[in-house]
Amino acid sequence: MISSLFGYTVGGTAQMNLTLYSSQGSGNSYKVELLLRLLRQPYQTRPVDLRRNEQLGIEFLARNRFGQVPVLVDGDIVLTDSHAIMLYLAGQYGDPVQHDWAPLDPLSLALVMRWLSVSANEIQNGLAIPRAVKLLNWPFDYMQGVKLGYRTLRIMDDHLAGRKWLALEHATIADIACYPYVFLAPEGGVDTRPFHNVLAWCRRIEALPHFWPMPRLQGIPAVPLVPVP
Ligand SMILES: N[C@@H](CCC(=O)N[C@@H](CS)C(=O)NCC(=O)O)C(=O)O
Repeated sequence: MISSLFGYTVGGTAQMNLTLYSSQGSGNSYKVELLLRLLRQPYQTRPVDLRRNEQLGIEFLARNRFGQVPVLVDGDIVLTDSHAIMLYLAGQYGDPVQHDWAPLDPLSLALVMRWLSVSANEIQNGLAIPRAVKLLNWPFDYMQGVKLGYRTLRIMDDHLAGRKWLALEHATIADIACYPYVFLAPEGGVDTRPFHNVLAWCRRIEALPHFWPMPRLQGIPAVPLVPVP
């Protein structure tokens, strides 16, 4: 079932070749969807219900053996991992003259990759995992995650002092990759309020042309914030 369509009419026909397997509430799905919106790229989504473990079903595992969303299908191409997908989308569908979301010169690429790694490691383990423990009862050490989350926010806040974007002089996929689990952190009990540079950076992302806010999960329990160490 196609859950939603987000297409633009070009010359009378909707262009819709991209399919994103995603889950509501998943920051890794959202970051890809946000980039698609920023690129003004038509796509359709197919929902994968993580609460019902649909990601572990035979049909889904055939697309991603890791059993994780997001998965992007573009014709015969099947891509997994949000960061790999973002690199592909920026290169394949971006207009570098208008906005280069993933510059390919070696230094720029290295600086962007540096923050994609932070997104996949420190942010995933320090901010996404505590949230998943609280929202989905994932069996991970909550306080170990929160400790890493606060350490990561402190580093990001220092890094963002006097600079607007994480990697380069303009917004890149590094910013889009790191953003979701930072702004969602309070849902996992991580208090972002003392990290003023990080919050200002979030507001800059939210002010980007064609920014699209994440559809939020409704009725989730309020999680007490762990005091900042
Ligand atoms: N490195 C992957 C991580 C993806 C990931 O952790 N996806 C979560 C949802 S946000 C998932 O599908 N989890 C299901 C599971 O692990 O069973 C990426 O960036 O796409």
